[in-house]
Amino acid sequence: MENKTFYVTTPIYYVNDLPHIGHVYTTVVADVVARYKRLMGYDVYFLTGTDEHGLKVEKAAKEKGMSPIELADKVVENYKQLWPKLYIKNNDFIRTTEERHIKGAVALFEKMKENGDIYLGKYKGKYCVSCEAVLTEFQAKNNKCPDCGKPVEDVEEESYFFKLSKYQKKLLEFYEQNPDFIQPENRRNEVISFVKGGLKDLSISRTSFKWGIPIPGDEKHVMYVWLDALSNYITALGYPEETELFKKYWPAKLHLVGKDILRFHAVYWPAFLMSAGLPLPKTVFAHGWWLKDEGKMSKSVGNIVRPQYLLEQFGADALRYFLMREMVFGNDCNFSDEAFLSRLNSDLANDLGNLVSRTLSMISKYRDGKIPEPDRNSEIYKEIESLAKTCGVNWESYFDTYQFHKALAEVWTYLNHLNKFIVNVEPWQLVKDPESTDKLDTVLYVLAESLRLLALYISPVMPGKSQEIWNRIGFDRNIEESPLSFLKFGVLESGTKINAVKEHLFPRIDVKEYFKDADNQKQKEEKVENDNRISIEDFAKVELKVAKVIEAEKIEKSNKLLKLQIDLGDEKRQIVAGIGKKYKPEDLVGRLIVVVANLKPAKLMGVESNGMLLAASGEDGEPFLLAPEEGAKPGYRVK
Ligand code: ME8
Repeated sequence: MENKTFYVTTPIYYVNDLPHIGHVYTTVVADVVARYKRLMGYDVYFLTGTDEHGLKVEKAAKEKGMSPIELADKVVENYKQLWPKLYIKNNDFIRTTEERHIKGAVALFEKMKENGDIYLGKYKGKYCVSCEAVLTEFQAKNNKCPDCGKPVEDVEEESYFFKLSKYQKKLLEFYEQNPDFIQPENRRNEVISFVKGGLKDLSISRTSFKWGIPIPGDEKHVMYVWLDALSNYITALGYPEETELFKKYWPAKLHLVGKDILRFHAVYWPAFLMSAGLPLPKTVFAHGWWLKDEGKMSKSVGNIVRPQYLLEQFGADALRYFLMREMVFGNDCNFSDEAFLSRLNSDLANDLGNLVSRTLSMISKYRDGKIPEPDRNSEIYKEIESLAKTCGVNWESYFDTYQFHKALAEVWTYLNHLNKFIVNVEPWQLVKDPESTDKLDTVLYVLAESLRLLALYISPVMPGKSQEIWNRIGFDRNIEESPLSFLKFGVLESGTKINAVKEHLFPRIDVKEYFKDADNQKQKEEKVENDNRISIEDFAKVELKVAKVIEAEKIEKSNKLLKLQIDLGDEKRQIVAGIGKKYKPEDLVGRLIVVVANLKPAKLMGVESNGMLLAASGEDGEPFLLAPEEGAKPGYRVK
C-alpha cells in the first residue's frame, strides 16, 4: 500500500533580514502542496522555521547594536505574525536556537563521528559570509563568491572535517537510482556534474566566531551553520529520539528550496544522512528566483519586494494566486506590479469573480435563490460533467508533478468555458420561454455545481476565497475538511439556498489610482524599514529607576545568577541578575544601580525576579554595571 503520509519542508530562513517575497514564495508553495495533499487524503506534516546561528547573523546583530538572540527573537516574531496572514498552516516552526534542535544537531554530529566520518584537521581557504559557504581558492576566483558575487574572507583555522569525498560514488549511485530525488531535471544535471567533478572533505566547525552550537567535547569549535541548519528537518521530528513523529514522517517527501541552496540539500544533506545511517528524502525541488524589474532583488539596490503592502491591499488569496500562477515552478520569474494587477483584474476579477456573480444573480432572479433540480441525462449536464472530469484529471496530474501554473491554467480553461457557455446558452432568453424551464434548471445547476468544484480545485492556492464561494452557493461545509468524494461532479443538492452577496469576490483595481497610492506607500515602508528608532513615548513606557542593593547571594546550581534584594525608595524588591561570573555578592551590597522597574515578573532557575538591572554588555557578554553619580537616591527616575 502507498504510504499516505507527506512531510514537506521549507528552508529555515536566516534571521538577519525581514521576510521578503522570496521567503513568502517558498512558504506559500509548501502550504499549497500541504493543502493539496490533505485534500487528496494524505496525512501531512508541514515544517518551516528559522536559521539563527552563524557569522552572518552574528554580524547583522552587531551592526544593529543587538545580541544575536535579540535580533533572532525580533525577526522570528515577524515571521510568526506574517504566516497566518498568508493562510500558512504549518504544523511546526523550528528555531535552531531551541534546546530540542541543539540536542538533535549534536546527536547527528556524534553519530557521524561514531561512524568514522569526522576528523580534526586544518582548514585554509575562503569563506563567503553572505552564503555561509566554505569555498576553495579555485571557486572563489578574484576573491569573489561565485554564487552571490560578494567579496570572500581568508580563513585558516583548526577544524573538524566531514569525509564528504567518501560519499561521491554513493551519491552518484543514489541519484541514478532515484531520478526524482533532484528536481527539476536541469538542476539535477547540474548537481550530478558538480559531484562528478570531485568532492573534497567538508569543514564542519569554526573557531573564528562563537554564535553557534558548541562541538561536543571541544567547545572552542562551533558547528558549521549548514550542518546545524540542515539537521532541523529531523530535529523537529524529535531526532535522535525514535518519536512517533519521526517514525511516521521521516523520510521527508519534499524539501522545497530556492536554487541558491540546492547543493547543500542535494549533496551535503544526503551525505550526512548516509553517514548517520538514516533514510534519504524523496525529493528536493529547487525553484527559481523572483526578480524585480528583471534584476536580482537586493537591499543595496532598494528593490526588495516586501509582502505587507500587497497583502493589505489585495489580500492573501490574490497574492498567493499571483505567485503560483505567474512563476513556472523551477524557472526564474519577474515580479512587476503591472503583471500582478493584470492577473488580478483579468483572471480573478473578470474571469472568476464575474462567473460567481453572474451565476448567483441568475439563481436569485430566476429561481428565487434556490439551486434547481437538473436533468442528469441531458446533453448540457453531460457536457459540463465531462468538462469537469477532464479538468480534474489534468489538475491532479499537474499538482502531482508540481506544475502549479499548469494546474491553475487548466482550471481557468474550465472556468472560461463556462463563461462562454453562459453567453451561448443565453439563460436570459430561456427564462422567457416556458418550454425551456427544465433546460434553464439544468443550466443553473451545472453552473453552481461547477463553482463548487472550481472552488475545491483552487482551494490549495486560495483557501479564503474558495471557502467564500462555497458559502455563497450555500454549500455549508468547511472546504479544508472536504472528503475525496466531493471531487466528483454532481454533489450539490438541489433545493440548497444560496447566499447572494452583493460584493464582488475580487473587486477590480483601478490601475492609475494604485500606482499613485503604491508610490506613497512604498516610500513610507522604506522609511520604516531603514529606521530602528523609537518615539519618546515608546521610551517613556520603560520605567528606569535608581535602586540600592541591600542583600546579594549566589543562586545555587547557577554559575552566573545572583539573587538581589533592592531598595527602590518606596518599596523593597527581589531581582535576579546574570552578573555572578564577574561580581561577587559581597561587593554589590550597598551599591547604587539602575533597574527597569516595570518589567513583568519572571522566574529564573525557579527564583522570582521583579525587575532587571542595567549593565553594558562587553565583547563576550561580560557585564559592566551602570551606576548613577554620587548623590542619587533610591527611587529616582532615570530618563
Ligand atoms: O538560505 N526568489 O536562508 P535565507 C525566490 N538559512 N526565493 C527566494 C528569493 C528570491 N528572490 N530569495 C530568497 C537560507 N528566497 C538558509 C537555509 S535550510 C536548512 C537553510 C527563498 O533566509 C528561497 O527558498 O537566505 C531560498 O532558498 C531561501 O529563501 C533562502 O532563505
